[in-house]
Amino acid sequence: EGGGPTEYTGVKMEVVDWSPSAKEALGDCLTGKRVFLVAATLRPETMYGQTNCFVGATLDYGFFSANETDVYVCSYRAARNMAFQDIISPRDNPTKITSLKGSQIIGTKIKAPFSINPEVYVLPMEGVLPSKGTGVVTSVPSDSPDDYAALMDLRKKADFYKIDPSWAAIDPVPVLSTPTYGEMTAPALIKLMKIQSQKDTVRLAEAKELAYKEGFYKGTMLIGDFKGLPVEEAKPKVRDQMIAANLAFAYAE
Ligand code: A2H
Repeated sequence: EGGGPTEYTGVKMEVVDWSPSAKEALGDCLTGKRVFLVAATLRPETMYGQTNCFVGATLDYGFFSANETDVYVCSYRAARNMAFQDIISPRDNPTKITSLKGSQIIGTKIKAPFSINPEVYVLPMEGVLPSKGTGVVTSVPSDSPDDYAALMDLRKKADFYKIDPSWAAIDPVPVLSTPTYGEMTAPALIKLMKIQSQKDTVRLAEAKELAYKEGFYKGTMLIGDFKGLPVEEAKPKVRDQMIAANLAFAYAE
């Protein structure tokens, strides 16, 4: 990236049902609160196609008081940035209620804003970096090669990843069409480049670059209020709608 901050969209994914392990660890410390996993994305216009959400199994996630009623789950680093950006208060030091490991959050059911699948599950991904975004990644396997590769790994090796196969059962959803790869850019690239798993990081980086260039600059929306518009034009419009609906906020780092 050249200079300047990265402008993410923080997507608020409200918890519907905690995993048994999270439930046990949390006890009643969140009674009366609404709790949101916050995912940082650069592609808000793809949120119609969310099929799940990813966390890093070994990473730490803090529970931060955003205001009187709401709690945000993300890395401490992100919470501090959010406090400086007046997204959560107080400004100087975010209030951490508790924390969990990603592994304890896996299997939690959450709301996926704007997705045609309104409720999705939290799953593990190996490449989630603690140093980027919030440490929570919303998964759009139609258009993100990383997301598609991770989802396919989980389906192939549910036991190894200690997940219930039903959590990974939602199929990729066509969100935008591109001249070169059609309606499923990420799966097409994964096949074309013979990428076998999320461990194939070198080729995945290449696929990510190709998917981004093709989808963002040449894509046309297939779904939502901006169906038929170029992706580049739809992006700020979808983002504004999500923010107006209080389902997202601007987050920079
Ligand atoms: B994007 P950049 Cl459809 N670790 O959102 C690893 N990856 C992370 C992350 C973390 N801690 N935090 C965010 N990300 C992902 C959607 C999407 C994304 C699509 C296509 C491409 C794409 C759905 N996942 O990103 O290094 C998030 O995935 C490729 C550029 O700041 C976020 O946007 O450029 C993107 O990486 C931010 O990566």
